[in-house]
This record gives sequence, structure tokens and C-alpha cells, in this order.
Amino acid sequence: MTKGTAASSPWPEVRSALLNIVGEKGCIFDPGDTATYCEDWRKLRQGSTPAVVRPASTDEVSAVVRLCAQSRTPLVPQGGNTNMVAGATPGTDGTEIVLSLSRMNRIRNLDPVDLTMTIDAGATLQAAQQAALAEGCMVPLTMGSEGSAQIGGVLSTNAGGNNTLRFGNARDLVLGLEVVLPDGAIWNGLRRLRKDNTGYCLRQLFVGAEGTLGIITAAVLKLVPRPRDLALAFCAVSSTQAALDLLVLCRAHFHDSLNAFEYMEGRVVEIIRKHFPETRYPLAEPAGHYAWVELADASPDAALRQKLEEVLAEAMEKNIVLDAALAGSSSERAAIWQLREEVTDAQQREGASIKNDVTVPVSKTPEFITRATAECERQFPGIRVMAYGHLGDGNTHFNLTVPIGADNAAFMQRSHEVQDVVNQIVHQFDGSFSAEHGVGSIKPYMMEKWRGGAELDTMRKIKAALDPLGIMNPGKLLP
Ligand code: 2HG
Ligand code: ZN
Repeated sequence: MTKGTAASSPWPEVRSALLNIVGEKGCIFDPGDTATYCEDWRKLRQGSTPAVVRPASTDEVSAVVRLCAQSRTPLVPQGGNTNMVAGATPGTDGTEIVLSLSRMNRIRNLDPVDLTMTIDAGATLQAAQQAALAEGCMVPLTMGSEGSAQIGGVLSTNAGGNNTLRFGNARDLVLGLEVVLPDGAIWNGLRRLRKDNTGYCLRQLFVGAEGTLGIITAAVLKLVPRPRDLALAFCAVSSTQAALDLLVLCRAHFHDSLNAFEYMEGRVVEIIRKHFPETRYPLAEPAGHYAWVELADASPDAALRQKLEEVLAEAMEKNIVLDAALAGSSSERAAIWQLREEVTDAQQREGASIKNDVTVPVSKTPEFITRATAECERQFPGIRVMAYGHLGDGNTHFNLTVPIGADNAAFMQRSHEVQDVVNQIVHQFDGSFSAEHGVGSIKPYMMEKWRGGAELDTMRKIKAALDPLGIMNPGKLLP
């Protein structure tokens, strides 16, 4: 595989060809203006680029990619740049062009009968949600970053979020894709079909590929009817095991209405309240463990709130739930979710944090948290475990905050050491080191360590077959 470099590629010619394709307003060359595209959201990677290209159509994306293939110029597709693993950040050698999809943000079609939406890759998830709601439908995918995260990035990273236990990951919501392949060819697979058994499922190859196999330019998303009854409870629970018991109880009672089931340790809520004191805390006392339970139903007469109250009363009798607050209005609902959604910013403010976005089987989550906590506290005295996540699908954000008073940079230098301790335990539970954030440029070494073998070999063969020049998002995903 040969990787082109701006130094070896005919850069002045490439620059003027880019201008011909996308025009002045589609190109940014000034380093002062390209800088924000070169740093990831967590500020873990600072790269550099000779140009940020902002095509306005799929044909323009195709022409840019064709030019990059001809000139061996590597390129990095970028959406909202909210990625947690620096998956959309160029490398440091100043050779990789950033291709931003943000000018491609149209909703091409929304069909409430088919329950589908065809949408450009650069539209935000929030724009997709709002458009669906206006037509009595819903995009059943929600996450804290939805105001900036773009559809192309959401699909390229197979994002998860709070509704995965009911509706699946981004992967489960995509019926069709339009992709610009590494040679510039356009694959139009924007079919709106629920059944289509015609060989390899190509669209799924690009979902979760983190832009290493091509650039997603548009997608057909599955919609569901807009819920007309909702109930949300914020519960103090007696332990992580009690949170799991509550999940099992809620599943038994509500099955298909259970929209979200989130778990958080008390110390995580404490830092949220510390850094966002304006956030409403709806219980009388602080607790050691919390769960968010959300139910939704398309019928307005589902009486979800009353049913949830009954189940929580049963859980209180069993000492699973210690206290609970049910949202009585949309503003109370928003406040209860806000307490969950401030978590990432609160951790940023609290100091350096080593993130582990892991999954183990749902039933093993309490045991995993107990063992990983004990091991980290034993091996790294003073380290502060911040465990929380999407318990309904076994995804824990087992994040580790710098010890009080310790140096942030020195702590981050120990990332691999800390992550190895956690992932060793994840491995013993047959889990995954990346549940929903992807691999990006932070975790490729883990692919070697925890995947390897036939799985990694096959991925490398796919990469070589589709992108023989190695120009698509180099340094990401594969070690
Ligand atoms: C969440 O669940 C996100 O809030 C972010 O996946 C997790 O900040 C994190 O580590
Ligand atoms: Zn998450």
C-alpha cells in the first residue's frame, strides 16, 4: 500500500483542482481557520491539514475523492467532530485533507407511510429528529451530542445512545446508503426496502467503518411512530445489582415500551451537580446508585405513568428502589434527562479522564463494575472510578478520573496501562473494548490486542480490497 503525501503529491495542482471542484466557498486553506477541524472534541489529538474541503453535493464529493486517488492524497471525512476517539482528526504530518460534510444537510425525502427518511450525511441528528416529529414520526436514536453529531458520523461510528435496548444501534436503523468509494465511484444504495436479500449486505460494511472504506453521503433511516404517551422516572437504587434487578422487573412488565434504562454511580451524579449546580436534583437525599427508566408508547391511553408507579412501588417493597421521582411535565422530563446528559462535560471539567466504553453481557455488568473498580483502585491508588452507562444493553462507560491533586498530563500518559487492566477484565467476560464510541485513532492498538487473528485479518483484506491506495482516513480503526 502506498500512502500519498502532500509533499510527494503535486500539491499546487491538487489545490487548484480542489478549487475548481468546490469553488472558493467550499475550501479553507488558512491554518487559522482549519485549526478547529484538526483537533478532536476531547482535545486528545491535534493534527494539521493543508485544506478543509466542504463539498455541496455527492458529485462534488466524488470528484474530490477521485482527485485524491489520482494524486495519492489521503483524506479524512468529518461530520460534527463530536467523536470520543479522535476518529475524524487528521494526522500530524500535514498531508491529509479534511472533507467536511456539513454543507450537505438536506432532508431528501420523508415518508410517514413507509416510515423512512432519506437524508444527507451532513444533517445533524437533531435536525433529523425534528423533521421526523413534524410528520408524526420519530428517529429512535438519541444521545447527548445530537445537536452537532451528523448522520454520516453517527452511521460511520455505529453510534448507540440511550434507546439501544429498544431500537438497536445506528446500524439497526439504516435501510439504505449512498457512498462515495475510495476511487470516487458513487454507490447509490438508497433503497427504502425492509426486505432485500440480494447478496452481501454492503451498507452494513460502511456502518461502523469510521470512514476507512468510503464516505457515506446520504442514508435512508427507519422511523417509528411518534410516541404519544411517555413516562420517565429517576430512581435511587440500593446497588448496581439492584439497578439490574430493576431492569429485569421493568422488562418483565413493559417489554416493548421500555425505551431507555440508564445507570449511574452516585459519585458521577455528585460531579455533575458540582459543575452544573443549576441542574435540578429531584430527590430528597443523595444516593450511591441511580437509574433512569423511560417508557414510551404510540397509544395516548397507555397509562404508562401509573403503571410505572406501580412497578416502582413493588421495587421499593423489595428494597431495590430507595426513592424515585417521576416526571410530571415536559420540563421535569427535560430536567431529569439533563442530569444524565451533562455527564461528559462534567468529567471534562473535573480533570483528565481515561475512558473505557465497554460492553459485557447485561447480566454480568454489576460483577464487572465491582471487579474492575477493585482492581483499578488497587493498582492506581487515588484513581476515581466514574461508572455509568446504558445498563439496558450492557454498555458501561467505565471512566477513570485523575486522582485529586495529581497532574492531568502524567495521568493521561498512563492511559494504556489503565485501559489494559480494565480490558483484561472485559475480556474475561467475553466483552468488547468498544461498545458505541468506535476505535478511531485512540484505540487501534486494542484491535491488535483484543481482536487479532482471523477477525482482524479479514478486516485488513476488506480494507485492502476497497481502498488499495490506503487514502481513506489513515491511522484510524486498523492498527
Ligand atoms: C454517554 O453515554 C456518551 O453519555 C458519552 O456515550 C460517554 O463521556 C463518555 O464517556
Ligand atoms: Zn454512551
